[in-house]
Amino acid sequence: MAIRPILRYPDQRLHQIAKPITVFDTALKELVSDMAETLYAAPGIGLAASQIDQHVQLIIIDISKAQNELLVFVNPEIVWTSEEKTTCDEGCLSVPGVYDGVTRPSRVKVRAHDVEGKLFDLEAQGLLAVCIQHELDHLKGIVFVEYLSQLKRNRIKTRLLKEEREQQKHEKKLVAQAMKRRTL
Ligand code: K1U
Ligand code: ZN
Repeated sequence: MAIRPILRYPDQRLHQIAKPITVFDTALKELVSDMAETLYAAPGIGLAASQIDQHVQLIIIDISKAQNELLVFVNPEIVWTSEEKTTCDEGCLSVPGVYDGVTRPSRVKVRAHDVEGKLFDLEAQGLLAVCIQHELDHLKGIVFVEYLSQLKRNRIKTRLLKEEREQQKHEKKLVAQAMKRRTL
């Protein structure tokens, strides 16, 4: 098991379209296991393979407090959505520090395969329905900030790019200090 780095918006790789999974093997189980470790460490309630730069149709969700109710969806498809819509504050591990309202269908039916390849249907409402729709968007290359205004999106992009530059500067400084210590 390993914690994988999570891509951060506005990384263009977050906009790649995920490909269907055709082989249900140990490599898939290992990927699910790495994703679960990454999700629980973050922590978050959902993760799409696209967020760890694996562009395949795989999402995992665990909305339980105890982090012991992992749901795995391979090649998920939303087959029904309710007419009724709800606005809910969403967050994203690829857009740290940003929470904002998104309006989506209140209930959905999803069809997917489990990690063994078995087909199942699930009807969801509340936070689970929101999370399923959010994660499926990731597989289509959509990040939730794309539902916000252009102004908000630009502010988020500018802030995250600034934070990334500062982080890189800080890492460079640490490397330079370590090198200096080695030469003393
Ligand atoms: O897709 C992601 O980046 C994960 C995202 C899922 C999500 C959250 C809220 C609404 C829709 C989709 C997150 O998990 S953000 C972090 C979060 O919500 C959380 C973190 C710690 C404890 C509980 C929730
Ligand atoms: Zn997300």
